[in-house]
Amino acid sequence: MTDSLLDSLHSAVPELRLKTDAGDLEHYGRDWTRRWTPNPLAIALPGSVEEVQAVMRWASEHAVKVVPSGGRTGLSGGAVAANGELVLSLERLNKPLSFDRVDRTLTVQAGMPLEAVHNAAREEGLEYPVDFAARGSCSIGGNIATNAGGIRVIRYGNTREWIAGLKVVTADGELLDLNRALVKNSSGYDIRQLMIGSEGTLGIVVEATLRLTDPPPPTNVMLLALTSFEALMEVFAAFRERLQLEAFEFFTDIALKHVLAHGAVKPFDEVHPYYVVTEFATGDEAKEAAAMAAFEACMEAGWVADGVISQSDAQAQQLWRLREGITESLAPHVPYKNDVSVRISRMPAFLEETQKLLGEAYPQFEVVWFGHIGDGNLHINVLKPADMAQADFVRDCEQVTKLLAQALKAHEGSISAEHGIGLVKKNYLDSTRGPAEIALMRGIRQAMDPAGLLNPGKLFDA
Ligand code: 2HG
Ligand code: ZN
Repeated sequence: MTDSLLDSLHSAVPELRLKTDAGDLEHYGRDWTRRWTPNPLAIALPGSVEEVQAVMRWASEHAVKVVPSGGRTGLSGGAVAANGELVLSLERLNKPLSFDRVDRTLTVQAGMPLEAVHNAAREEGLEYPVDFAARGSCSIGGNIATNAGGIRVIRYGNTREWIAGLKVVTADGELLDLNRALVKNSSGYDIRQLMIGSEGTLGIVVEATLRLTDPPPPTNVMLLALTSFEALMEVFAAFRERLQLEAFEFFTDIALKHVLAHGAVKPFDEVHPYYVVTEFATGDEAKEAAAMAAFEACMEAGWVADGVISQSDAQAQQLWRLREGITESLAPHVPYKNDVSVRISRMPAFLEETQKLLGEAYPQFEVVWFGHIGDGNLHINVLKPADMAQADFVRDCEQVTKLLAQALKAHEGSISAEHGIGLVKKNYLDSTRGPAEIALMRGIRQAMDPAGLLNPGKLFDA
């Protein structure tokens, strides 16, 4: 069956590069979640948009399910192929295509890594401002598929804000040219925006035209040691009032312990329960004075016990590593990840409730809190004890996620702030979206991919 299918694919798209070795099937069949056993049919690596279209025409004809694949750094199982799907990797479509100085746009192929996008923008003296730790290996197409957020959302917003146009291959192999980088376009439904965050279930993004912006101002990075969890939102308010924040991120002593064990440099002699790393615009005396005033106000109020401000780019990077290195340092512990958000104004009440809830629910596990506090987005990672079976661990964690989902519903939050629903969170979609909205989402999927070929089982079943 497999051989005859692949023979027919080969006849339909003769130049298509295909991989079928066991090692490749495993490598391309999974993302950073390690919960599913990869089991793809094969890996297709098209070298052109026309080949992507031809593969989808073939998939439609033969009812073959397809998992679009970027850098596979996703944390929700969105790029997992565990049920004999064809993985369609955009890896070879990884080039910048054009830059327009008047429009201030950069058009790139979907498989281009985020860091390469940053560099291409900087070569033109401009900035693509969405940024996060996986920048070296994630792809812009994957960022679009999850509406990725990251560490600069507080200043620049999510990926959605920066997509001026998209080229998308549909389930039956048509090519859509969406919005064509228009700033104003009041001509009906904006399918470009619908594609952003659709997790590969509505179409395959093959090209993106990205909006660029001015280079960021000179900045300073400050690391703060906080005395209590309650201080967190107070410190945020004190800094936001006085400074133009580029980032405001938090993590706990347990997160710090893991990053230090992974080679980061210890920032303070003493251990403190909570930390904030913040980056803000500087460059003149008034801004420097404002930063000192924010720091001193927090010290005086008893919210901050210690602090360090970067004196060089190298030190800024060292401080950032304490936050950006967390995910990698936790990976060996196969964490169960929560990626939740509430409105910023709801954060204090939600934090208090969640801390109590998880403290009671998880006495037996190590729980690591960190995240984009300035966006109302928390990452709560539960670490698997080495001697516990993965299935038992996930089952225990799911019980707690049910409670977390209830709390989120009460606080009108989201079960997935920026990682996507994928396979991991689909049972909780209804904590964030109402029944009528989910029915509409299903209807849209049905209209755009009636045979359910694209990324099946992600977001919702069928
Ligand atoms: C981050 O903010 C990423 O570092 C990963 O979104 C979060 O590992 C996580 O849970
Ligand atoms: Zn994050």
